[in-house]
Amino acid sequence: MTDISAAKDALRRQHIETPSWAYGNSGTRFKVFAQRGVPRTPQEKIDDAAQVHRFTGVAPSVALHIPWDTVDDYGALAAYAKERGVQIGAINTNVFQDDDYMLGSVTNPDPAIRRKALDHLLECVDIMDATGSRDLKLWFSDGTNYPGQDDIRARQDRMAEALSAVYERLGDHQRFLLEYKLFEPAFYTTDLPDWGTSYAHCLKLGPKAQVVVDTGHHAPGTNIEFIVAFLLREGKLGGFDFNSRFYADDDLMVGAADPFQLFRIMHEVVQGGGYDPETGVAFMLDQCHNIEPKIQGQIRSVMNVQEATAKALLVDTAALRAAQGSGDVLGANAVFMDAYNTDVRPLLAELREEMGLDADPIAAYLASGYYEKVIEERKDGQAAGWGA
Ligand code: LRH
Ligand code: MN
Ligand code: MN
Repeated sequence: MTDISAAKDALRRQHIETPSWAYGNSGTRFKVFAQRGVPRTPQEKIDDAAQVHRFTGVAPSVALHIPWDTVDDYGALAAYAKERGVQIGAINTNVFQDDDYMLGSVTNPDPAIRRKALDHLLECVDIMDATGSRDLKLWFSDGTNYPGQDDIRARQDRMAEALSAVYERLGDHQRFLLEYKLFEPAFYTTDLPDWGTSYAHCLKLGPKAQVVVDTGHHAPGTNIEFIVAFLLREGKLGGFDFNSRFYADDDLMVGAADPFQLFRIMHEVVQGGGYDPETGVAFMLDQCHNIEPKIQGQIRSVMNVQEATAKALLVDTAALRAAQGSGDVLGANAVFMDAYNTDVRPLLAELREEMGLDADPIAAYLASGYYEKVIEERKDGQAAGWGA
């Protein structure tokens, strides 16, 4: 038997972080379709993120991406967020959008460019000091396109040197989350292509270096929940960049392409203790809404994570363990599938009402008139975002 009220308590304290860049315009390399009402400033992105929290109750923080969210005073931006009922979460670094980084950032063969990239990473730690953020998210587009282009091992040395410098700069309550990605924009080698490479760098550095799993960054068919289970067991799972994909790094809404995979991931998180707040696993979204409305897309994504979490919390662990222990293959699988096949929407609707929220966040958001209001208010411009 599963304890429904314990599951509800766990769901009540869920914390899903939304990304500032999901609220701005985005697209593919073929076209960015500008939408009406998109934020023009980091403050307006925070306003939009606050709406997602207002209607879901479980999205109390927003990640920044620097320099997309550059402001003069980050302490003031954190205060602004607080006034709107949210806080600033992870600081995402950006060493992939400058001409200087054509041959890499921290692994570039040119020491002056490596220095410039490292200075940006260190500046982002200064920003964390001002915003009170715990997490620095590091993703490097570094890699090569052609065999022989650069020395693979030398690039690993340069990566290790930069990561070590960032690690040394972190404060007591700060950490970095090291992201990996199979390919893109580099097409031959990528300097951090998989969880094992990230893990090895993090392991050398210490407890403030953790791996972040972006669910869109693997080869098709990769068993992501295995990676999650392994990293959790090693105390090295720093968090997630959630999104979903059909082909490569599609950045579609989490749970849209493969809700069963999301459930399997959340099952490993719950079973491995990663849902307990003290483990510090960060549940972040990293998505773009190229053709769908953005705030509504974020609300839907948060709800998708919530639904997968609810199902994972409903797994009858005692029955599962008993079946596993007795070698009952199909019995164990049936317990697992029973949880997945449970319709958790009534449970979540009830929980929202208990939290003083509307049972249907999307309907409530649409009825609020916020979208029409910002379309009117933000007629005269668009925020910097992807490709800015
Ligand atoms: C890279 C990535 C990384 C970036 C974000 C915008 O593909 O997942 O997390 O910071 O996209
Ligand atoms: Mn990511
Ligand atoms: Mn990505």
